Amino acid sequence: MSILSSDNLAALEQQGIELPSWAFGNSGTRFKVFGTPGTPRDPWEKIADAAQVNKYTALAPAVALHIPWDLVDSFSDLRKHAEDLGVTLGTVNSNTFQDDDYKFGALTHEDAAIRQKAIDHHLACIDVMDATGSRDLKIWLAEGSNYPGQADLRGRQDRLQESLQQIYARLGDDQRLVLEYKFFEPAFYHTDVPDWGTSYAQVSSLGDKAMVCLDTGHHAPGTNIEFIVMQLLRLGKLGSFDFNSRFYADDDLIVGAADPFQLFRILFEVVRGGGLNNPDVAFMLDQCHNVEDKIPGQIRSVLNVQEMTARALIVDRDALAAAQKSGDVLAANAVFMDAFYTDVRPALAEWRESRGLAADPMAAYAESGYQQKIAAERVGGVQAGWGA
Ligand code: PSV
Ligand code: MN
Ligand code: MN
Repeated sequence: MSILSSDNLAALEQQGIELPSWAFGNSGTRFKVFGTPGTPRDPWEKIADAAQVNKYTALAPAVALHIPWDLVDSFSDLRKHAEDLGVTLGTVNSNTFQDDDYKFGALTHEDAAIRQKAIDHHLACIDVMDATGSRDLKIWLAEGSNYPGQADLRGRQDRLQESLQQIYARLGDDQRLVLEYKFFEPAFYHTDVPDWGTSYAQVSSLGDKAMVCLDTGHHAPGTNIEFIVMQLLRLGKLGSFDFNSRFYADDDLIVGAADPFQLFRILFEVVRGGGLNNPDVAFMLDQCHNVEDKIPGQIRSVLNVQEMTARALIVDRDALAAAQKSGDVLAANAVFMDAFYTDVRPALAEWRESRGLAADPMAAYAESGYQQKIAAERVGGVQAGWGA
């Protein structure tokens, strides 16, 4: 008998993880961007590559876009292209971090004309969402200051709220805004949306269609991220995840690579808090593959999320609750660790085969010849937008 119950398998069957279009482009650090043979030359090819990840895993049904990195003449054609390849277009990410006008802020800027330019960019992103059928507008702001006294911290919060209100007012009935936080970088003294509390305060005063986005890489070392996940789910304000791994800063490495136990703990709170398969909680990756091939990098990523979700699902919650109630610290910890140490990979491989998928998606992709084909066909792949 499988260690995964039929209820567990039914929950896993529903799992869908959005892939970032930018994961398929070349990226790097400020020191060097290494090109990878076969890198997509445009958004059409990025989506074709993302569809490969879904083909081998059935885990990645949507692709998130970043505007203007993914600007095309016709977003309805891009949507059709995606749908023809068996995926949909997901979250639309705005970008107010690569324009000289935004040196001292965008939605928080002192100058009303620059604020309006940034607001208009977000309204244009909502136009894109109308064409792509995307539900979520994801806003991450690179705004802040480097020196104490440089900026009026409070005035910036007020302006941020006013700007967000104008963006929020343009959302359709079925559309949402998710506000991502990050504790530092590119500003180093203060960031205007540094933490979940600020994001929560800003979105709560907007309304029900505004939620918090939690990027796992955007916390100080030692932060108890699963506690934040629990709290946001408890408050009904966790809109989405940007999954990735960090060792030092905002490393954007493969989710679950740096700390699989942390990913397990996060996913346990997701399962515990009703966030798994809850349509209000979008699972996304926000990663870059600087030195590894991008498609297998994304396959590895979604499999890591699936594996840790399966482990989180098999926690004996009744035994855990009993041990917690009776104050049996070590028994409670043992129940938790038993699930974490359970190797679910053979059971998942078996289940995959029963669904007509390859037992080992990494091997199946490697054997497919797709990587060699794109390396031969594509010359001059584009950069993801980062690391210039
Ligand atoms: C910022 O560090 C961030 O996490 C935001 O989500 C951006 O849109 C994304 O990275 C780009 O990779
Ligand atoms: Mn992010
Ligand atoms: Mn980031």
